[in-house]
Amino acid sequence: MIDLYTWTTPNGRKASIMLEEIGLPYTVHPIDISKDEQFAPAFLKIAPNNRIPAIVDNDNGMALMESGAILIYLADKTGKLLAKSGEDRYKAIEWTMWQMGGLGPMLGQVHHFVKYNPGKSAYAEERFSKEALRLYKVLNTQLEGKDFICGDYSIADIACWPWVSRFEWQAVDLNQFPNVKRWYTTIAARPAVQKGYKVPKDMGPIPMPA
Ligand SMILES: N[C@@H](CCC(=O)N[C@@H](CS)C(=O)NCC(=O)O)C(=O)O
Repeated sequence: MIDLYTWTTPNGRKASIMLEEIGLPYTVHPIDISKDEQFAPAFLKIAPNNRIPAIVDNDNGMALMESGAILIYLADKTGKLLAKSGEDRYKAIEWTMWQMGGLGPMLGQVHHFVKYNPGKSAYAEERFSKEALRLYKVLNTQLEGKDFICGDYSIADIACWPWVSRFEWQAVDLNQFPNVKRWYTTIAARPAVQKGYKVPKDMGPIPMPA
């Protein structure tokens, strides 16, 4: 049994979608980051960086933070959504790291400056919006001729998808990125994604592009 500490954000949804996809039983512990619950001493023992998501695997007592590490761990634990060895494994990890180091942090800055603080810094809005479009273009190119980022559905898709699901916050028109739009809508229809998206609570349906 896994304990999942999470909230209604892209990083949190990576973990809940993964748990739904692999079918491991889990208990949800909502950590409301708008109420600073991520700074509670009990949560800090599990996630020393005071950010969600985090898990505890009660089979071995291990606590883990950082969504990329959580995805790799759960994939290895179950033998699902990540090849055990070889090029397929490292390509899926490569694109998961691309999300962790690029797509997520850059889109996070777009959310901060463009959605929540418009007008505070024209420079930051322009810089991060431009970078967001560059990253969408990279993803669109990677998806050319492929159903999923690395061919087969993998942790790389689960890492990237929840960030793309905020395309409206980013003022990104998915019609400019047809491969991303196809990939996004295909994944949105998966029952595990529909379910994981609503953890720890239902915030409404998955946004769909026009
Ligand atoms: N690199 C971390 C980032 C986690 C992260 O930034 N989580 C956000 C929610 S998406 C959070 O907990 N924010 C709380 C805060 O900023 O205090 C991961 O991928 O797990």
